Amino acid sequence: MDNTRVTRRGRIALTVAAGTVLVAVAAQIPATATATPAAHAGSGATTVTQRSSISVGAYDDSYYEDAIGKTGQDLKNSLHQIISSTQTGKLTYDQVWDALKETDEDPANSANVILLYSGTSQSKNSNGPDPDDWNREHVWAKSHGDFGTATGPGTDIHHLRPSDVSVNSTRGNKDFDKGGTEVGEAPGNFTDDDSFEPRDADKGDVARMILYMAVRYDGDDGFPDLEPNDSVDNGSKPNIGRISVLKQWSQQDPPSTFEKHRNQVIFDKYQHNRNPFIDHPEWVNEIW
Ligand SMILES: [Ca+2]
Ligand SMILES: [Ca+2]
Repeated sequence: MDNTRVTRRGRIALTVAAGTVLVAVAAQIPATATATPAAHAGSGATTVTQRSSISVGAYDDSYYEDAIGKTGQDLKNSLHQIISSTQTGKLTYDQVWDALKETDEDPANSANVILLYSGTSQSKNSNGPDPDDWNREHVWAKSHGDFGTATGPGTDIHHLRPSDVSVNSTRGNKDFDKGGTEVGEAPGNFTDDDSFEPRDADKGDVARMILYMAVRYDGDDGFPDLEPNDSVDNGSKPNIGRISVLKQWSQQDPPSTFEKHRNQVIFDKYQHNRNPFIDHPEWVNEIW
């Protein structure tokens, strides 16, 4: 997947260069350049996947320019600078309601949002306090660092998702780990005394949201330095575990079209920063 991206980017760049300089060579390049995408489409990839692959290439040359080629702590520091300095949009907690109605809209029904954990499609207007309403789930539980709902990490929609009220309550402020008993109202999710395991389709989303928060919040803007660790008993510390499991989940459940779309809506319309791990899931292992 990632090799394909790099290859395609390389070919696109080559085509442009050839087209502008070497007319004779350029006549042969496009035939080569179309070979890989055609084979890719034939193997079941959708048009949307191809388009987002190309758009990531565009962001590499602009949005991620300073981070490209870096590894480890250097990469993390660079991404922190990028996603902090470009976050020119910051929401109030009240504005989060309407934002989530757009970022998490059901692509099959524009009157609905899709809920995290349960995966159900539910009316945008059924947000509220009742057990079967949806509310604003802080995937990075706000008690972990005690940042509340002031504008900042508590209103950062990169980690806020619509969720069934009682399922949200079941997750509570637990760390993430495997195991437990199945959540009756949200099959495929499991929980025990000290941890919560989201259903398979949400595992990677949860991992990438947690790791976005770890990079975005480094203690330099009046909020705690959020970091993952490998524990499940973090309580109110600004940590969430378990990183070893989150890394597995990120690999197991790669970014979906839905996840890429919400990243794009947040970038275009609300916060103007991006979740680097949705654009470059391989950066998870580069940093942790
Ligand atoms: Ca997913
Ligand atoms: Ca941090």
